[in-house]
Amino acid sequence: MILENIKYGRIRHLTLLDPEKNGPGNVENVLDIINRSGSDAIMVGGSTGTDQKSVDDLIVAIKKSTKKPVILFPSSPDGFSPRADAIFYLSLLNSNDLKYVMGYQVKSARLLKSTRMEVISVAYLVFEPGMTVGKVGGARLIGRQDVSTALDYASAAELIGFHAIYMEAGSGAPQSIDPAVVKSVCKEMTIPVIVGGGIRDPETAGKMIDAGAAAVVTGTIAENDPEILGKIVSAVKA
Ligand code: 1GP
Repeated sequence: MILENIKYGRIRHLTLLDPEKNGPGNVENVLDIINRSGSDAIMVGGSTGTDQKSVDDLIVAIKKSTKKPVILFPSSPDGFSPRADAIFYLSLLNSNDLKYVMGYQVKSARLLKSTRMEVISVAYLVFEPGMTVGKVGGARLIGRQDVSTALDYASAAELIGFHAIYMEAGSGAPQSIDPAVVKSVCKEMTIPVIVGGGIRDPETAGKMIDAGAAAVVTGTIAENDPEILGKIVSAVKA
């Protein structure tokens, strides 16, 4: 069970691959980097331009080169593929747009129930600067150091019954969420907290785990700086 593996520290680092940027033919190199880095799982998804064919094709390529679990990270029901091992069934709690809070969930629920896929309900919280997901998702961004609002949302997520929380600054963010905010939230939560967006050095990644995060997500770094990816993975597992 992937959720159990996240909860008990067996999945500590996840790599996000965007099907828009990683098609068959150009993803093999990145997959080799991910394999060598020791990253525990691969998330597949992107904020824009995802369709089922590109998601399917990417997962086929991933499965050819690694046994790491593949978790869907969809921005809409178009990001679904039955080839994945699990799905982060996301609800963007701080969105102004109801389709990201509950609309897409309602649209995809019966399909998901008919698959054998592990469905992990995730309260998705987008922090400043939010980047593309903040804009596309219509997010009322949570301030980078706004402990109080972060705790409001995280507490609601726990009470509603989400399996996990994903706190993120947006892919390519110049700065990650403040580890102090992660610490304040994790201290109060009984469900795993995953952190991502703008994490591109081992120190920051390690601080997120020290702050109580169950797992850290990186995306862009696998394409831009393969050397660092291995060091980030080592830091989160130290
Ligand atoms: C997005 O957190 C991920 O959900 C990845 O962010 O590309 O900045 O690593 P980066």
